[in-house]
Amino acid sequence: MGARSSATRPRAVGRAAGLGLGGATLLTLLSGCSIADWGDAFGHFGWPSRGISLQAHEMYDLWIASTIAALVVGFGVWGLIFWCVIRYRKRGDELPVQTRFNMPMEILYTVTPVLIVAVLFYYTAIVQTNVDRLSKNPDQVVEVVAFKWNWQFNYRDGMGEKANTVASTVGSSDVIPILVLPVGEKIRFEETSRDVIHSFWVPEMLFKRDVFPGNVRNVFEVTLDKEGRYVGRCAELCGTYHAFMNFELVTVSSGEFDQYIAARKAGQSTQQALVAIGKEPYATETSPFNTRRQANTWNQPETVAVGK
Ligand SMILES: [Cu+2]
Repeated sequence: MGARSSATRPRAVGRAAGLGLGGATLLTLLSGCSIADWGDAFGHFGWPSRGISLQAHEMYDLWIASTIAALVVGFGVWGLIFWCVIRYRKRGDELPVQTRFNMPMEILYTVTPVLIVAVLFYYTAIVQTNVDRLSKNPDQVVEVVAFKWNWQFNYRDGMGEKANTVASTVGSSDVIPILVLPVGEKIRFEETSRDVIHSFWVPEMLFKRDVFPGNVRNVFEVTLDKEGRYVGRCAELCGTYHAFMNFELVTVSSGEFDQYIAARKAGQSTQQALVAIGKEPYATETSPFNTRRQANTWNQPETVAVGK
Protein backbone atom coordinates (compact mmCIF):
# COMPACT_ATOMS: atom_id res chain seq x y z
CA MET A 1 0.00 0.00 0.00
CA GLY A 2 2.90 2.28 0.87
CA ALA A 3 4.44 1.64 -2.54
CA ARG A 4 1.13 2.47 -4.22
CA SER A 5 0.72 5.80 -2.38
CA SER A 6 4.22 6.98 -3.22
CA ALA A 7 3.59 6.14 -6.90
CA THR A 8 0.21 7.92 -6.95
CA ARG A 9 1.42 11.13 -5.37
CA PRO A 10 3.85 12.22 -8.13
CA ARG A 11 1.16 11.35 -10.70
CA ALA A 12 -1.37 13.58 -8.92
CA VAL A 13 1.12 16.41 -8.72
CA GLY A 14 1.92 15.90 -12.40
CA ARG A 15 -1.78 16.07 -13.28
CA ALA A 16 -2.28 19.24 -11.22
CA ALA A 17 0.72 20.83 -12.91
CA GLY A 18 -0.64 19.78 -16.30
CA LEU A 19 -4.01 21.30 -15.44
CA GLY A 20 -2.35 24.56 -14.38
CA LEU A 21 -0.37 24.62 -17.59
CA GLY A 22 -3.56 23.90 -19.57
CA GLY A 23 -5.28 26.82 -17.85
CA ALA A 24 -2.36 29.11 -18.59
CA THR A 25 -2.34 28.01 -22.24
CA LEU A 26 -6.08 28.63 -22.47
CA LEU A 27 -5.62 32.13 -21.04
CA THR A 28 -2.86 32.82 -23.55
CA LEU A 29 -5.12 31.67 -26.36
CA LEU A 30 -7.94 33.85 -25.03
CA SER A 31 -5.68 36.87 -24.85
CA GLY A 32 -5.10 36.43 -28.60
CA CYS A 33 -8.81 37.19 -29.16
CA SER A 34 -10.41 40.56 -28.62
CA ILE A 35 -11.99 40.91 -25.19
CA ALA A 36 -14.94 42.66 -26.82
CA ASP A 37 -15.55 39.58 -29.03
CA TRP A 38 -15.78 37.39 -25.93
CA GLY A 39 -18.10 39.90 -24.29
CA ASP A 40 -20.37 39.91 -27.35
CA ALA A 41 -20.38 36.10 -27.50
CA PHE A 42 -21.57 35.81 -23.89
CA GLY A 43 -24.05 38.71 -23.66
CA HIS A 44 -21.48 41.02 -21.99
CA PHE A 45 -21.57 38.70 -18.94
CA GLY A 46 -24.45 40.68 -17.47
CA TRP A 47 -23.49 44.26 -18.37
CA PRO A 48 -25.86 46.30 -20.55
CA SER A 49 -23.32 47.05 -23.28
CA ARG A 50 -19.68 47.75 -24.04
CA GLY A 51 -20.27 51.30 -22.91
CA ILE A 52 -20.21 54.66 -24.64
CA SER A 53 -17.10 56.29 -23.16
CA LEU A 54 -13.37 55.58 -23.11
CA GLN A 55 -13.61 55.02 -19.35
CA ALA A 56 -16.50 52.59 -19.84
CA HIS A 57 -14.47 50.55 -22.34
CA GLU A 58 -11.67 50.12 -19.80
CA MET A 59 -14.11 48.99 -17.10
CA TYR A 60 -15.82 46.68 -19.59
CA ASP A 61 -12.55 45.02 -20.61
CA LEU A 62 -11.61 44.52 -16.95
CA TRP A 63 -15.01 43.00 -16.20
CA ILE A 64 -14.96 40.60 -19.17
CA ALA A 65 -11.32 39.54 -18.59
CA SER A 66 -11.95 39.00 -14.84
CA THR A 67 -15.05 36.93 -15.58
CA ILE A 68 -13.18 34.77 -18.11
CA ALA A 69 -10.33 34.27 -15.60
CA ALA A 70 -12.87 33.33 -12.90
CA LEU A 71 -14.53 30.83 -15.26
CA VAL A 72 -11.18 29.24 -16.17
CA VAL A 73 -10.41 28.78 -12.46
CA GLY A 74 -13.99 27.62 -11.88
CA PHE A 75 -13.84 24.95 -14.59
CA GLY A 76 -10.49 23.78 -13.20
CA VAL A 77 -11.95 23.44 -9.70
CA TRP A 78 -15.15 21.77 -10.89
CA GLY A 79 -13.06 19.39 -13.01
CA LEU A 80 -10.91 18.42 -10.01
CA ILE A 81 -13.97 17.93 -7.81
CA PHE A 82 -15.69 15.62 -10.30
CA TRP A 83 -12.44 13.78 -11.00
CA CYS A 84 -11.97 13.13 -7.26
CA VAL A 85 -15.60 12.10 -6.80
CA ILE A 86 -15.34 9.54 -9.60
CA ARG A 87 -11.74 8.39 -9.18
CA TYR A 88 -11.92 7.97 -5.39
CA ARG A 89 -15.53 6.81 -4.97
CA LYS A 90 -16.14 4.05 -2.42
CA ARG A 91 -15.41 0.68 -3.98
CA GLY A 92 -15.38 -1.62 -0.98
CA ASP A 93 -14.89 -1.77 2.75
CA GLU A 94 -11.13 -1.43 2.55
CA LEU A 95 -9.86 1.74 4.24
CA PRO A 96 -8.41 4.10 1.58
CA VAL A 97 -4.83 5.36 1.71
CA GLN A 98 -4.52 7.83 4.58
CA THR A 99 -2.35 10.82 3.65
CA ARG A 100 -1.63 13.75 5.95
CA PHE A 101 -0.25 16.42 3.69
CA ASN A 102 1.50 17.00 0.41
CA MET A 103 3.90 19.91 0.56
CA PRO A 104 4.10 20.76 -3.17
CA MET A 105 0.30 20.77 -3.40
CA GLU A 106 -0.08 22.91 -0.27
CA ILE A 107 2.36 25.45 -1.66
CA LEU A 108 0.63 25.35 -5.07
CA TYR A 109 -2.82 26.06 -3.71
CA THR A 110 -1.57 28.82 -1.44
CA VAL A 111 0.59 30.61 -4.00
CA THR A 112 -1.84 30.35 -6.94
CA PRO A 113 -4.81 32.20 -5.33
CA VAL A 114 -2.45 34.89 -3.99
CA LEU A 115 -1.10 35.40 -7.53
CA ILE A 116 -4.62 35.52 -9.00
CA VAL A 117 -5.77 38.11 -6.44
CA ALA A 118 -2.59 40.16 -7.01
CA VAL A 119 -3.17 40.24 -10.78
CA LEU A 120 -6.86 41.18 -10.36
CA PHE A 121 -5.92 43.88 -7.84
CA TYR A 122 -3.23 45.29 -10.16
CA TYR A 123 -5.57 45.72 -13.14
CA THR A 124 -8.43 46.99 -10.95
CA ALA A 125 -6.17 49.68 -9.45
CA ILE A 126 -5.05 50.80 -12.92
CA VAL A 127 -8.59 51.00 -14.33
CA GLN A 128 -9.99 52.70 -11.21
CA THR A 129 -7.25 55.33 -11.33
CA ASN A 130 -7.97 56.00 -15.02
CA VAL A 131 -11.73 56.25 -14.46
CA ASP A 132 -11.30 58.68 -11.56
CA ARG A 133 -8.67 60.81 -13.33
CA LEU A 134 -9.48 64.50 -13.68
CA SER A 135 -7.84 66.70 -16.31
CA LYS A 136 -6.64 70.24 -15.73
CA ASN A 137 -8.45 71.57 -18.78
CA PRO A 138 -11.68 69.72 -19.55
CA ASP A 139 -13.36 70.67 -22.84
CA GLN A 140 -16.84 70.96 -21.30
CA VAL A 141 -18.11 71.42 -17.78
CA VAL A 142 -21.64 70.38 -16.83
CA GLU A 143 -23.15 71.01 -13.44
CA VAL A 144 -25.62 68.27 -12.53
CA VAL A 145 -28.23 69.50 -10.08
CA ALA A 146 -30.48 66.81 -8.64
CA PHE A 147 -33.67 67.51 -6.73
CA LYS A 148 -36.78 65.63 -5.69
CA TRP A 149 -37.59 64.38 -8.29
CA ASN A 150 -35.88 65.60 -11.39
CA TRP A 151 -32.67 66.96 -12.85
CA GLN A 152 -31.19 70.24 -13.95
CA PHE A 153 -28.15 70.38 -16.24
CA ASN A 154 -26.13 73.59 -16.28
CA TYR A 155 -23.55 74.16 -19.00
CA ARG A 156 -20.74 76.11 -17.33
CA ASP A 157 -18.03 78.48 -18.54
CA GLY A 158 -15.43 77.06 -16.16
CA MET A 159 -14.78 74.71 -13.25
CA GLY A 160 -16.05 75.02 -9.71
CA GLU A 161 -18.94 76.66 -7.93
CA LYS A 162 -17.88 80.16 -8.97
CA ALA A 163 -18.16 79.50 -12.72
CA ASN A 164 -21.18 80.81 -14.59
CA THR A 165 -24.02 78.92 -16.20
CA VAL A 166 -24.27 79.72 -19.92
CA ALA A 167 -27.22 77.45 -20.67
CA SER A 168 -29.51 75.31 -18.54
CA THR A 169 -32.00 72.48 -18.98
CA VAL A 170 -34.42 71.48 -16.27
CA GLY A 171 -36.88 68.60 -16.25
CA SER A 172 -40.50 68.76 -15.21
CA SER A 173 -43.25 66.23 -14.57
CA ASP A 174 -44.25 66.59 -18.23
CA VAL A 175 -40.90 66.92 -20.02
CA ILE A 176 -37.89 64.64 -19.59
CA PRO A 177 -34.72 66.74 -19.26
CA ILE A 178 -32.29 66.17 -22.13
CA LEU A 179 -28.55 66.41 -21.57
CA VAL A 180 -26.81 67.12 -24.90
CA LEU A 181 -23.08 66.36 -24.93
CA PRO A 182 -20.38 66.05 -27.60
CA VAL A 183 -18.35 62.91 -28.39
CA GLY A 184 -14.55 63.03 -28.40
CA GLU A 185 -14.26 65.76 -25.76
CA LYS A 186 -13.30 65.62 -22.11
CA ILE A 187 -16.47 66.33 -20.17
CA ARG A 188 -16.34 67.22 -16.51
CA PHE A 189 -19.43 66.58 -14.39
CA GLU A 190 -19.84 68.54 -11.17
CA GLU A 191 -22.66 67.25 -9.00
CA THR A 192 -24.78 68.93 -6.38
CA SER A 193 -28.19 68.26 -4.84
CA ARG A 194 -30.90 70.61 -3.61
CA ASP A 195 -32.26 68.25 -0.99
CA VAL A 196 -31.27 64.63 -0.38
CA ILE A 197 -28.69 62.23 -1.79
CA HIS A 198 -29.38 61.21 -5.38
CA SER A 199 -27.14 59.31 -7.80
CA PHE A 200 -26.39 60.21 -11.41
CA TRP A 201 -26.46 57.07 -13.54
CA VAL A 202 -26.34 56.44 -17.26
CA PRO A 203 -26.31 52.63 -17.53
CA GLU A 204 -24.50 52.74 -20.91
CA MET A 205 -21.71 54.81 -19.34
CA LEU A 206 -21.25 51.83 -16.98
CA PHE A 207 -20.87 54.43 -14.26
CA LYS A 208 -22.82 56.17 -11.53
CA ARG A 209 -21.87 58.60 -8.81
CA ASP A 210 -23.76 59.91 -5.80
CA VAL A 211 -25.03 63.49 -5.87
CA PHE A 212 -24.79 65.10 -2.42
CA PRO A 213 -26.47 68.17 -0.95
CA GLY A 214 -24.34 70.71 0.89
CA ASN A 215 -20.63 71.18 0.52
CA VAL A 216 -19.69 67.91 -1.12
CA ARG A 217 -19.39 68.49 -4.86
CA ASN A 218 -18.63 65.18 -6.54
CA VAL A 219 -16.67 65.52 -9.76
CA PHE A 220 -15.85 63.02 -12.49
CA GLU A 221 -14.89 63.08 -16.14
CA VAL A 222 -15.78 61.03 -19.18
CA THR A 223 -14.86 61.13 -22.85
CA LEU A 224 -17.87 59.87 -24.78
CA ASP A 225 -17.20 58.08 -28.05
CA LYS A 226 -20.56 56.93 -29.36
CA GLU A 227 -23.35 59.09 -30.74
CA GLY A 228 -26.85 58.15 -29.71
CA ARG A 229 -29.59 58.55 -27.13
CA TYR A 230 -29.39 56.89 -23.73
CA VAL A 231 -31.67 56.83 -20.72
CA GLY A 232 -30.27 58.20 -17.46
CA ARG A 233 -31.59 57.41 -14.01
CA CYS A 234 -31.33 58.22 -10.34
CA ALA A 235 -29.63 55.29 -8.61
CA GLU A 236 -30.10 56.30 -4.97
CA LEU A 237 -33.43 55.77 -3.26
CA CYS A 238 -34.38 59.41 -2.69
CA GLY A 239 -38.08 59.40 -1.93
CA THR A 240 -41.55 58.67 -3.24
CA TYR A 241 -40.88 59.37 -6.94
CA HIS A 242 -37.27 58.19 -7.06
CA ALA A 243 -38.13 55.66 -9.76
CA PHE A 244 -39.58 58.42 -11.95
CA MET A 245 -36.37 60.48 -11.99
CA ASN A 246 -35.27 59.74 -15.55
CA PHE A 247 -33.38 61.92 -17.98
CA GLU A 248 -31.97 61.38 -21.45
CA LEU A 249 -28.39 61.75 -22.62
CA VAL A 250 -28.06 62.74 -26.28
CA THR A 251 -24.50 62.48 -27.62
CA VAL A 252 -23.73 64.43 -30.78
CA SER A 253 -20.68 65.47 -32.81
CA SER A 254 -18.57 68.42 -31.62
CA GLY A 255 -19.90 70.58 -34.47
CA GLU A 256 -23.52 69.82 -33.60
CA PHE A 257 -22.82 70.48 -29.93
CA ASP A 258 -21.32 73.92 -30.71
CA GLN A 259 -24.44 74.72 -32.78
CA TYR A 260 -26.65 73.50 -29.93
CA ILE A 261 -24.92 75.70 -27.34
CA ALA A 262 -24.95 78.69 -29.71
CA ALA A 263 -28.71 78.23 -30.15
CA ARG A 264 -29.22 77.96 -26.40
CA LYS A 265 -27.14 81.08 -25.77
CA ALA A 266 -29.27 82.86 -28.38
CA GLY A 267 -32.28 82.17 -26.21
CA GLN A 268 -33.70 79.00 -27.73
CA SER A 269 -35.17 76.29 -25.51
CA THR A 270 -33.67 72.81 -25.25
CA GLN A 271 -36.35 71.53 -27.63
CA GLN A 272 -35.88 74.33 -30.20
CA ALA A 273 -32.10 73.94 -30.14
CA LEU A 274 -32.41 70.15 -30.63
CA VAL A 275 -34.60 70.75 -33.68
CA ALA A 276 -32.02 73.27 -34.93
CA ILE A 277 -29.36 70.53 -35.04
CA GLY A 278 -31.77 68.05 -36.63
CA LYS A 279 -32.53 65.95 -33.55
CA GLU A 280 -35.77 64.72 -31.99
CA PRO A 281 -36.77 67.49 -29.57
CA TYR A 282 -38.18 65.16 -26.90
CA ALA A 283 -36.83 62.07 -25.19
CA THR A 284 -37.14 58.85 -27.19
CA GLU A 285 -35.65 56.35 -24.72
CA THR A 286 -37.89 57.18 -21.77
CA SER A 287 -41.09 59.10 -21.12
CA PRO A 288 -42.57 61.04 -18.22
CA PHE A 289 -44.35 58.93 -15.63
CA ASN A 290 -47.76 59.73 -14.30
CA THR A 291 -46.98 60.83 -10.77
CA ARG A 292 -50.63 61.54 -9.91
CA ARG A 293 -49.24 64.12 -7.53
CA GLN A 294 -52.28 66.38 -7.63
CA ALA A 295 -54.55 63.46 -6.79
CA ASN A 296 -52.69 62.70 -3.59
CA THR A 297 -52.97 65.14 -0.77
CA TRP A 298 -50.50 63.09 1.27
CA ASN A 299 -47.64 64.13 -0.93
CA GLN A 300 -47.97 67.47 -2.60
CA PRO A 301 -45.40 68.51 -5.22
CA GLU A 302 -42.20 69.78 -3.73
CA THR A 303 -41.35 73.43 -4.11
CA VAL A 304 -38.21 73.40 -6.14
CA ALA A 305 -35.86 76.28 -6.58
CA VAL A 306 -34.66 75.98 -10.18
CA GLY A 307 -31.91 78.16 -11.53
CA LYS A 308 -29.00 79.07 -9.37
CU1 LIG B 1 -33.05 60.75 -6.84
